[in-house]
Amino acid sequence: MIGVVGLGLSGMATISWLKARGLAVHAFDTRDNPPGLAQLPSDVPVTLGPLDAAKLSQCHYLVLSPGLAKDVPAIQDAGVEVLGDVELFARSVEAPVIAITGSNGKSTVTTLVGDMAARAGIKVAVGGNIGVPVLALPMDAELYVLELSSFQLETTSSLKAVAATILNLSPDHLDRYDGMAGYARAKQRIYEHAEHCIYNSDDKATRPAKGGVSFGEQGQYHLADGWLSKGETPLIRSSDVCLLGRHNHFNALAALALGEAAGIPLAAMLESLKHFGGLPHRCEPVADKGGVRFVNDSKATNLGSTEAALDGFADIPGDIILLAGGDAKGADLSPLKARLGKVRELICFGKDGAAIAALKAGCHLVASLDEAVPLAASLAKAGDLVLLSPACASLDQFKNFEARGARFRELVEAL
Ligand code: LK2
Repeated sequence: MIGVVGLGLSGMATISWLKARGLAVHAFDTRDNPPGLAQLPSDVPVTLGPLDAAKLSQCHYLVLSPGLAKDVPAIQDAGVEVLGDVELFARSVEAPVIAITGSNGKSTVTTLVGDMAARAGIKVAVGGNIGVPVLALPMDAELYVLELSSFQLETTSSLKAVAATILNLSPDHLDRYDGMAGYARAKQRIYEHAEHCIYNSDDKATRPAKGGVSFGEQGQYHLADGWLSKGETPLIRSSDVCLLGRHNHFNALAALALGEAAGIPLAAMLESLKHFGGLPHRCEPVADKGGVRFVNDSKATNLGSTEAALDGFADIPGDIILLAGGDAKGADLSPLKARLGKVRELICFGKDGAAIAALKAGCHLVASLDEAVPLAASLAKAGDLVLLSPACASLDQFKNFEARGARFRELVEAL
């Protein structure tokens, strides 16, 4: 019997995958009413509530949700092997895998590389920490492009990526790691058996133990005189890249490096860069109301992400009204203070809203996004930009950042 712990999206996909292989499964969740419960096949026994080591120890191994830490006592005490859905995938996949992690930009790069491969006529499957869990991806793909979180990497040991990258490392998830070292160690696992390691020349913590191909200011793939270039060879004009912002041009360079390492033809990759405009909830324009622009950057779930958004809007003519707050996950958000130059009004909400509010005199502390949006609209003047870029996870008040972004859009449309 195999234990599947955590009935989120990946847990449910894991159960179907194991059952399809004729294996007996026992489901566990710490919650009394987890979201997947209604869809659980009736022949799968389930144990809800606090995890019990004795019960877990009856399983041959445990497939752990990325939402649960490996070192919770009941799991440690069970004394059985613990792995993740990505590990099961890695042990069975035959087609090449491109693996992408980092604190920010990983969904953008993953989607971009997937688009590059599709344009080249490669039968590609994209998933992992975005969209579709790895074990729900089609089995017959010629190439897999996976976004992997540090939590997924912690429970993965057999992945042999044809190309792997850590895009960047900035503080995140400090509620689950003792410090940056533990977080970085989890991310570094992505390089373990990789054929080509792609790292950020401007971020030491992304370097593999040896070798590798770099992108960044000092990278082999770099920006030079208005071009994205590889070494001495210009590849595409920056102005022809659909994604906006310097940080996104580094994301584009990383995608080119990954794609080249995996053998995606250059012409298709360049075509993709001309067309791929970015993801929903990622600095996404929502509306223009009387000259006030509303931008949804709900995907900014950490400090580095909000800093990148503020840098990206540094040159707008008007001011920024920033909506921030939620669960800071133990992060020190005070470095944000130095980036608030263009922020005329700061509106904070959620669990750690008060801590962010302390960074600016005269800022506004409200209970929820529902209050923040009308207040922002009342404070805005033509030319201003109302930016939801929370620097926090949404899980204190929303199902996820997508739900938070969708709510923002509804509130803006209702103005
Ligand atoms: O930390 S997570 O990888 N993702 C959040 C973050 O980056 O902060 C997303 C925040 C947001 O606003 O959307 C993460 C947190 C909780 C999770 C998880 C991943 C819970 C989960 C699966 C994955 O399932 C819960 C089942 C546990 C019994």
